[in-house]
Amino acid sequence: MSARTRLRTRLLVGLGLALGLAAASSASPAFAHDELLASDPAADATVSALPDEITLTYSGVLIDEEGVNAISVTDAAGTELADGAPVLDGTTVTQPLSGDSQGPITVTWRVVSSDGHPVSGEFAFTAGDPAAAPTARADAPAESTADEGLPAVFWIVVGIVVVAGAIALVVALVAASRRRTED
Ligand SMILES: [Cu+2]
Repeated sequence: MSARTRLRTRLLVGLGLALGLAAASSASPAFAHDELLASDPAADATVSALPDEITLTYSGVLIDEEGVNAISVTDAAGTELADGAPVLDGTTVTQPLSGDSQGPITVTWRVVSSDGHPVSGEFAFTAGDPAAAPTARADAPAESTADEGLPAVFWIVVGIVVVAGAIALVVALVAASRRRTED
């Protein structure tokens, strides 16, 4: 192999590495997040009465630290039905409920994904007779919109660092190959 061919090979390998790293860094956050797979009662389901508990099943083993996983279950009047702390068991979170509210029930959840990112979401189901739903209070607390995962700027910084590292690697490879050519 001539020196020129060797240099070209090294350049191509370096470029491939840089592209691969950049692709991996932009794709991994989406892959790593755990998602809500199922719930009982299921989203949009209608059940005969408010159950004693609600179960959420996720795609990964959630991180169990006190207070990081929170589930809020409210009726049409905004009354909190969650009774005590949620119980985490691997990929499943069980939230005990109290009361016998009927009508639309809203479940707002926030858990820590196995990759360390907080993820959140909301769904609803109907319990009993929708006509028997308590009427909404005028002073019902506004719904908080928990942000999902880390801010985008974090991933932009990670991307810049990875690309800069890849460029440095290519420069180093080219310099090393040049040195060898000059020998
Ligand atoms: Cu994540």
